[in-house]
Amino acid sequence: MAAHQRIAIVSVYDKTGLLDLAKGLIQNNIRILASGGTAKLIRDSGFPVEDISAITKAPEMLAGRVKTLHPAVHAGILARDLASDEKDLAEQNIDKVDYVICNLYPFKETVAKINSTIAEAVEEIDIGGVTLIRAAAKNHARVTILSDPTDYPEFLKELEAGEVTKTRRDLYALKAFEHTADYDKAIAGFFRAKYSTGKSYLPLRYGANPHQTGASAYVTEGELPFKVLGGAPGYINLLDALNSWPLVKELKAALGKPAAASFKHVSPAGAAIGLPLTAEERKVYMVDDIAGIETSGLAQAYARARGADRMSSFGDMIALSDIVDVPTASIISKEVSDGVIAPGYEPAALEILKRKKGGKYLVLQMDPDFEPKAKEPESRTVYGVTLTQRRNDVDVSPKTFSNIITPKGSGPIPRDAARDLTVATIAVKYTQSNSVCYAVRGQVVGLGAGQQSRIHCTRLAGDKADNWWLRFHPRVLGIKWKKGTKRPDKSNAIDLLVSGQLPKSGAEKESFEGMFEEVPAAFTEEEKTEWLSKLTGVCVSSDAFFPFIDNVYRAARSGVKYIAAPSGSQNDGHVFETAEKLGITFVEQNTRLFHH
Ligand code: 93A
Repeated sequence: MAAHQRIAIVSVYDKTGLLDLAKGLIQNNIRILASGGTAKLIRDSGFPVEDISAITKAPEMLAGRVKTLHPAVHAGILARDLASDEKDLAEQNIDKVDYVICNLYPFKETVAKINSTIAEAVEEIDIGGVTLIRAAAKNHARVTILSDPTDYPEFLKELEAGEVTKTRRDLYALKAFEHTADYDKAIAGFFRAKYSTGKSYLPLRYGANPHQTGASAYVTEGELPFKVLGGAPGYINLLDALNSWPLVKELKAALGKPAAASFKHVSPAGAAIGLPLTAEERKVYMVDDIAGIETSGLAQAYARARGADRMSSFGDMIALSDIVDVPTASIISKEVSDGVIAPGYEPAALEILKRKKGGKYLVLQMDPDFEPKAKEPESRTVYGVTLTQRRNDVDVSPKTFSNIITPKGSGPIPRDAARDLTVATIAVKYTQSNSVCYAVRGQVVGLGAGQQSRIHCTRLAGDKADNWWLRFHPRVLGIKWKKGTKRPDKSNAIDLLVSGQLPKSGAEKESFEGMFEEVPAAFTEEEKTEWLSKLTGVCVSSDAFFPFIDNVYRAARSGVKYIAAPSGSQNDGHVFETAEKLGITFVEQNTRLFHH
């Protein structure tokens, strides 16, 4: 029997390097079969080439829509070195194909052109080429697939030396699979934007900054789990919404009460569950005029979330665990805020929110039953590189805090402490790392986010907790504002007062003092220390272990009585001892919770 003459099928849109390739194939006594335009170029250059029709016995049809789609081609590519496959081929008089060289119609380039139409895009959907590439890549145990012209020289070198090595064939196959996957992704992306805007696809105003155009959000299966009821989201709005929503959902599931979060730049400024508010809390949180707040757990939760750190919450993205009622919408209507995500809205509440920001207030309705697919990794591309990981789906609940390290042999921690550790820990789970959170009364009172040093987090969060507490000082509660002073100005003035940053002179002092009927006196160190000594029962959660005892000392200064953190530091022993010395219960929370 005559030796099999090796066969190459060549069908390329991008004809770069084609003639050198043809020359090399001929020199190695390989028979070339090519589709219309490819065959013509090779033939015109004087190299021997046959049309695909030499084996299909069928002409190219439908203006090129059917060129290579034929059993004579695909059985030749897909056949293995098995007797049964050989028999099938022999019966149909089909020869095995050894090499496939193919690249696809320029779909991406065509749809990138301004004003490209669906009809133009459709014509650029390559069928036969994808089938050639996929078939050859599937059978790469025997067949070599070249889908990238830059691989031709290396391929010819190996051919010259004898045969394409398995290692190369494997890599070419991988490249081919990537090529078709990327191609299909571009096609699906194009039609998603054309046919599914508002369903599975949402164009965003812009990315992180206005010059970062072309921002979008999409899912590849089903529909987006939220609907836009008002406004138009930007990229950071959605980052906030999709981090704050699971936070409140998990808080509610863990503690059985309505929950709220106030997000800024993808970290919570506050988060809380709905617990009744004292008269002082209503005043400090600026909700003493909200009708119905006594009976709305959701409004109480948002008052607490927004009240934790009013400066940071300015212009927040809000997440609410329950259907939004009028008292909650009324608080939001008074605050400067960018948007809200919730599972639903009472009609009157929606009316209030839709009037905000001249009708541009972002209102998202989340499907409360939506769960991201557990097994699907999360991925993102950074500087051209795709990173993937399993979603952080660890459950946090009061039960998480049962492993008490110090004091040794002590019984379970009180329910309120387990509740507040749950609040603090779920908050750090959705805070940019490093993060340390102080919580008390079912709410975050100080959160240090995104600091490279843990002690800086602990200090930042502790200072915020101190400021929160100082806002309850009778001097602050008794401030007499000049009529017409706006809420953000009040928040700012209080922040200057409690943080000891009062302006000393000039226009700044004048504008500060101009807000009061009676200018409040600055706090002395003694006054501060005295007032802070009344703060107690505070809980702290850290997203990773404390490397040094300084964190424990700092926490103790802000009334902290419970700390939950992972262990694992070389200094664990010291950290635990220090906590014990300071009367702090140290609970092991054994999951690191970095978040980025
Ligand atoms: O329209 S197609 O999907 N139908 C086919 O049967 C087919 N076979 C190969 N396009 C097809 N091709 C593509 O034609 C190849 O992927 C390649 O991009 C192009 C090469 O065409 P020509 O050789 O006529 O320049």
